[in-house]
Amino acid sequence: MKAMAEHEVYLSLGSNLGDRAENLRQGLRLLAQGGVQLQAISRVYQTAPWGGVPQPDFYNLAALVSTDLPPPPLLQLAKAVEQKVGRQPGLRWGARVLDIDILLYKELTFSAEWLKIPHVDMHRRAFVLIPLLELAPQLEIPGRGRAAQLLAALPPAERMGVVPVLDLPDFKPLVEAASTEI
Ligand code: PH2
Ligand code: MG
Ligand code: MG
Repeated sequence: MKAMAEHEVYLSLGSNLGDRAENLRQGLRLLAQGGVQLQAISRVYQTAPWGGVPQPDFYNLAALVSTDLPPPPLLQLAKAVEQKVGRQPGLRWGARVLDIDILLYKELTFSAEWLKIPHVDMHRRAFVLIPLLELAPQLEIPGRGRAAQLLAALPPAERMGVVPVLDLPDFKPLVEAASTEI
């Protein structure tokens, strides 16, 4: 039996340009080809833009993956996948074809100027917490508290701007294959 990958990691994927569902799908596919095994993905949510930049609504989802990659190479992979799907340089918090953020490693934290894990804003974002809670209802965010409580503390208008719109059923077999591999 293949050894379990060393780390379990929660990711957040988002897209608000072009064919948003297809961008997410392609992002997941490329991550899976790049050394990351998909364990579970949430439904896809349509979410109001967060952060004050006027822009189209996003599609967001959360993924639980396993990987041997430590944080810096996983970030590198995420950036490479974003580019391959067509992301262009743009405004911080502005519109993008694909954004892949590392939210949390289950067993480690990481802090450099260019990458912090847990993600510094995750506890303030309903578009992150709602999909994530689908995968991990009891999740504790180190240094912040229980994800469910953090979500409950956010303004109702922000929570109501996060609405499930679709499933990506074509990834279910991938998830099963990852957990039954011999
Ligand atoms: N990403 C941002 C800024 N604002 N808002 C939503 N709803 N979803 C996102 O993925 C998002 C955002 C910067 O990465
Ligand atoms: Mg982001
Ligand atoms: Mg990002």
